[in-house]
Amino acid sequence: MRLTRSLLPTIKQNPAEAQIASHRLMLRAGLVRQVAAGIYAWLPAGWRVLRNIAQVVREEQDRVGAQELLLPTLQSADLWRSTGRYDAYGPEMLRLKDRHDRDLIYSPTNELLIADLLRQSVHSYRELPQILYHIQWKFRDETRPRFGVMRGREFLMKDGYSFDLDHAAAVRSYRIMMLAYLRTFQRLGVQAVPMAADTGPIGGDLSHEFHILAPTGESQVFYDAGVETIRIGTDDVDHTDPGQLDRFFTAVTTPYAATDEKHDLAAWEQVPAERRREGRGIEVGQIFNFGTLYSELVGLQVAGPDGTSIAPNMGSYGIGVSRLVGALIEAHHDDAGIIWPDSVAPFRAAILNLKQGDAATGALCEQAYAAMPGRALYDDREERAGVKFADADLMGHPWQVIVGPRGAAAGTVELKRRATGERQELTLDAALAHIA
Ligand code: P5A
Repeated sequence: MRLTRSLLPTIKQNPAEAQIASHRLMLRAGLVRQVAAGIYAWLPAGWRVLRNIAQVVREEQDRVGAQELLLPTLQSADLWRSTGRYDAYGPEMLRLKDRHDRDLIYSPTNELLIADLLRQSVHSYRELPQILYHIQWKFRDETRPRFGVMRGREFLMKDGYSFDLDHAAAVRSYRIMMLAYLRTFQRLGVQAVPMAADTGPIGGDLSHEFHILAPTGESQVFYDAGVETIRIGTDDVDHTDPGQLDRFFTAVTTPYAATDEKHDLAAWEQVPAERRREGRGIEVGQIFNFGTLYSELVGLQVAGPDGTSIAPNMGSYGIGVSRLVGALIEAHHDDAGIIWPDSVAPFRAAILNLKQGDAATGALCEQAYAAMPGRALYDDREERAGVKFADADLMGHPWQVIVGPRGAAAGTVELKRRATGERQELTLDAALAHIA
C-alpha cells in the first residue's frame, strides 16, 4: 500500500481514554477506532493483523484435524429457552427481537447451537470423534468493557467443540487442543502458560486458561518459575500417538500454575519457596471438558457399538483472537511504538522515501515496492524524515527500508530491524533477501 492512498490515521499524542500501552498504541498506530463502548471498527492495518492472527490459529487447528465451519452471529432464543440457558446466562447476553416479535440472541458462545446441529446430523458412534471450529464475532454485554479490544463487548473468538464417545477419548481431544494452542501461541511470538482454571458459566470440571504474563493482565495468577522456561518441542509431538500426547501433556501441566479461583494452597506449599511467583496474566484462551452436560441438554445421542444410545462427551476450546492483538502489543512494544512479531505484522516492511520528488530516490523506492507485492507499506508522503521514522517505529513493521538521495546515487538503501534497532547499508537486492 502507498501511505498517501491509505487510511492509516496515526496520532502523535497519547489518547486520554487509553490506560494501557496496547490500547494507546492501537489508537495511535491507526489500527482501530471505537464506535460504541467496547465495539470497534478495525481499520485496514488492524484488520490485516487480525486476519494474520486468525490464519495462524486456523492453520494450527487444521493441522490437528479440526474442521472449520461458520456459524451465524444471531440465533433464535428457542434453544436457549428450551434448555433453561436463556435465563441462566444472565445480562451479558444480548437479546433482540425481529419484526415478527421473535426473540433472537447474539451468540456469546455456541455449545448449545453446535450440539443441536450434531443432534440433527450425527447418529452413530462411527461418526465420532469430531472437532469443529469457527472464527466468528461474539457479543457479551460486559459490565466494564475496558483496555480497548482486550475486554470488548463485540470481539472475535475462535471457538471449537469436540465430540467423543467416552471420557477417555474426550480427554485425548482436550490434550490435542492443548498442543494446538501451544503451537499457535508459539507461532504468534508469545509464551502463553496453561493454568488450571475455573469453568465459570460454561460448566464442567476440567479447564485450563492460557495466560500471557504481563503486569497489565486482568487475572491474578500463581505459578512455579519453571513454567517460564519450559521449552517443549511442540513440533515433534505426533498428536495421533497417545503415548507422545500424554508425555507432552504431563510435561506442560506438571509445574504448578493456577488462576486465583483455582489456587490451591496445599499444592502451592509444595513448590520450593524461591520458585513461587505471583503476578498478572492476560487470558488469551480457555479450554473446557464438560462431559455430557450439553449433549444431555439438547438430547444429542448416538448409537453405540452394541446398539445402546450414548450421549457424546464434549469439550469446548476458545481463543480470544481480537484480544490477542492487544496482548501481543503488551508483550512486544517499546517507548517508540509497536514491535510486531513477523508472523502477524500488517506489513513486513515499510519503505521510507526520505526525499520525495528526487528522481533517483523515487525510482529505487518504486523498485523496492514492486519487489514486495502486498507486503510493503510505501511511505510516499511529503513529510520530514523525522515524521516518517517516528510513524514507522510507531506502526512496528519488522523491517524498514530507508531510501535517501545519497544511497540512491550509490544504489544502496539502509535496512533497519525494528526489534533490535540494528541498521545496515546494503544494495536493494541484499536488503530484500534479508526481509524475505
Ligand atoms: C470456549 C469456546 C468460551 O466461551 N465457549 C466456546 C468457551 N470460553 S471463554 O473463556 O469465555 O472465552 C474464550 C476466550 O475469548 C476471549 N474473550 C474475550 N476477548 C475480548 N473481550 C471479551 N469481552 C472477551 N471475553 C472472552 C478470551 O481470550 C477467552 O479466553
